[in-house]
Amino acid sequence: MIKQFINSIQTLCEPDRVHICDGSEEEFHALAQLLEKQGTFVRLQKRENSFYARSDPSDVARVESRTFICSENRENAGPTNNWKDPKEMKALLENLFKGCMKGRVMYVIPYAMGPKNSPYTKFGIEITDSPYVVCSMKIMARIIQIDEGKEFVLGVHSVGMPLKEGEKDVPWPCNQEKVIAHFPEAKEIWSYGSGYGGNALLGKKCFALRIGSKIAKEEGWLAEHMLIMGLTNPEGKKKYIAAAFPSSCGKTNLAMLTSSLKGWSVECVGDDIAWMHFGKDGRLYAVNPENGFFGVAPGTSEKSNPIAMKMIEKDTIFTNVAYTKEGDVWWEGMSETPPEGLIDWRGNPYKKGEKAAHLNARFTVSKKRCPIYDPLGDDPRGVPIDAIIFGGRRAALLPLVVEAYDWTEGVLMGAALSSEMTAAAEGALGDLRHDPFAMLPFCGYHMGDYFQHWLDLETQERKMPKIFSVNWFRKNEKGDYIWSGFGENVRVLKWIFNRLEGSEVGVKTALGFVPHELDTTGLKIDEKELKKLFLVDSAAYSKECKDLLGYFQTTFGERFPRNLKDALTRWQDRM
Ligand code: SAT
Ligand code: MN
Repeated sequence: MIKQFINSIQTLCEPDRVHICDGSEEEFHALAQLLEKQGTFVRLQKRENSFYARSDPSDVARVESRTFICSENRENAGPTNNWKDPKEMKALLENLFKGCMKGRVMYVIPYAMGPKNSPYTKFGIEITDSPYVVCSMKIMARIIQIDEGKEFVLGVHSVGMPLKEGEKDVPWPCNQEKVIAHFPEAKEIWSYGSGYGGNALLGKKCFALRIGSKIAKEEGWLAEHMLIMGLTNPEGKKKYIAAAFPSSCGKTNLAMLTSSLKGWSVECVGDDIAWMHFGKDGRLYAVNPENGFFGVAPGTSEKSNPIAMKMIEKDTIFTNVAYTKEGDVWWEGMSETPPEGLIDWRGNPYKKGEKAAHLNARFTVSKKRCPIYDPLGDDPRGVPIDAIIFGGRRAALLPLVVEAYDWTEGVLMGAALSSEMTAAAEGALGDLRHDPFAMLPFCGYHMGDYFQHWLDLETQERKMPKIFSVNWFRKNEKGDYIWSGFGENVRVLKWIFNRLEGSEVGVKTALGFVPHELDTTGLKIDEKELKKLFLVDSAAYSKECKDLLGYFQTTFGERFPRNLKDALTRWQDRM
């Protein structure tokens, strides 16, 4: 079956030859050398075994407008996804992929998503003509061997730039035309034209979220855009938390938080994706399907994330950051002022007032490099989740933290998530958009059914995690962030932890419980401003509820669950 598939792709794409990847260090180094020779990689003088890549300036982020869910029935892709008939899409792809790997090597990457020997782990094969993708996948996924007995999600990727005889390659081959197509019934992924991130590393958003969410729905579990962290209190008691934020809202920083409170500490299981199943004991268990971090570089600093700074000291691939004359990398936020003689992400001498690094510049690094990688991070059973957090980037309205009154209202908090746009996807920066569960670009089926799936998970026998909503990004009248964020977020996590323990009071508001007070020892914050962070402004929120109802009804119609509508009415009535 698999051999046959590989053969058929070879026939279609007409590569010069086929290379089956074994995931070894030797293979990585040989490919890294090849990439150096082609000018894709520059080996960094200042960081051991690390490389610098610059993409084509037109290929820098996920292309949501060219991402498709090709379900048999249009309805099943739902209103939030682009849909194309699978037969039509296959015909289009056959056309695009015909001879698309001429002059290139076709790499076959068999990989696992999830820990070794875990019942929750799933397998994929990515066929690609990009050695950059192979090197990245070696970090981001666990490369395994092809095993005809296993079920594989099949993925085909091409940069879409065949080479004529004797034609010289460019450092970042790609095509202006891009298509990222998912076939949820056949469990297949076809990606054409981009070599960047989630467009090209098919294990990540394509498999672990879009196809993953569809499988999870069928099998009764959850594939979520969530970080997973362990939080330990001064008595040594530990709890695990999963948290959903839209792309580029600080998930990596939160997952690796350095606590500003004595005795409290965080360990990291994952920074982007959680696969969660209910165990026989009725608790929810999470595994991180990924093997590495594909983190946003700009803004990452000794202040915002010292753990990540340590983590990327070596064995890291940097893409679209700036390059220093000493042979190191730099990005906005790393230091006050850019170093002399900097080359920007486009390869030009850095000019003041321009961006040195692209806003969506990334580092790619194995999770084994994370200094606070959780001891249970690779446990095949996963880690038990006690709390789920939903967070967006909202300058106004949303309190710093709220605890939902029950599961259904918690699910509503997830559904109600909205956020100001970041650079992780194409689109106007800063525009507010609804992003339910931070899954808007990642849900592989009808999002109304996805809401219902969340609601259906609650049963008498299960110990449902508590659900919280957070917003680190509230601003004051002057336009400054009120909350200092980063390591200080542990103060909010402490409140959440103690709520789970039952040792902390909550103040009732229309939305849920907010803190009576937070531990602010050592924190410089105006008490008046702090109080504002816990305020649920009834009038303003009433309007938000109306907007939400409008959004839910016009977008999801009949498929917006009745129970969520009722919960929204409860919010509204309490305002
Ligand atoms: O999708 S990517 O992997 O490129 C990053 C993100 O949007 O979270
Ligand atoms: Mn993400």
